Amino acid sequence: MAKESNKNGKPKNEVKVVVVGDAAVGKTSLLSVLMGGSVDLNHVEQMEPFDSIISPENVKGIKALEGKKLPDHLHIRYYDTRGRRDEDNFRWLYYPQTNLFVICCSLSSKESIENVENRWFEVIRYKYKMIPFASFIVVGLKCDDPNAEKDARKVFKTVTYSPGFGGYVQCSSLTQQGIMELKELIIQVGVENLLERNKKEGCCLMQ
Ligand SMILES: Nc1nc2c(ncn2[C@@H]2O[C@H](COP(=O)(O)OP(=O)(O)OP(=O)(O)O)[C@@H](O)[C@H]2O)c(=O)[nH]1
Ligand SMILES: [Mg+2]
Repeated sequence: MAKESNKNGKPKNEVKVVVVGDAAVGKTSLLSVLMGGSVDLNHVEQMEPFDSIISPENVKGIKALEGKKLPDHLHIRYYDTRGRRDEDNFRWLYYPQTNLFVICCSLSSKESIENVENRWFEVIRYKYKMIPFASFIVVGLKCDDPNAEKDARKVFKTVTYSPGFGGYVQCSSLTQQGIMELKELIIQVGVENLLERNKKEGCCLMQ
């Protein structure tokens, strides 16, 4: 079946979401939960890319998307990455054509919160120049931890003024607190970016 793609060959109905952040902040666990699974309290292996369908039900109630003409068979393709430093030279291979970067930190790790700005945002915006073409959101994970930082946002203040910043959510994959809010934000910011990029990048038919 012929499907529409942009001039770089990316399907026009696919929101590409790449999840990044320091090692062990809970990225893979979050993706398991977004897929409908649960958290494995032992270390989790990197997940293969997977698709999540965006149904009309999912979009209902998202004000920013009301009245917008959406492509048929709209879906999100999620990409998990590993945060270890020795992966720094390979991780960027996931970045081209990304619509939304989900920059994660653990609210129980001060270093990972500081690294939202110092490590992840720096690399994505300035080294690989993905922003402003891609949007990004920041996610504070493990908010169930009794020692969780309450006001992480003040630590990474600068990113919130950057073009492409779509919002900040705190959540716990373990208790599922904040997961619905996060899902909605991913759909909203990801789809908005896709629509804008489709408009700018034009399209062609792929067999
Ligand atoms: N308390 C708590 N622990 C969590 C939560 N999510 C994940 N964890 C634990 O945190 C550890 C690391 O989780 P992962 O999902 O493997 O972390 P990651 O960010 O994918 O790590 P890398 O792939 O190494 O970059 C695991 O032991 C998880 O069980 C959460 O919401 N709350
Ligand atoms: Mg992982």
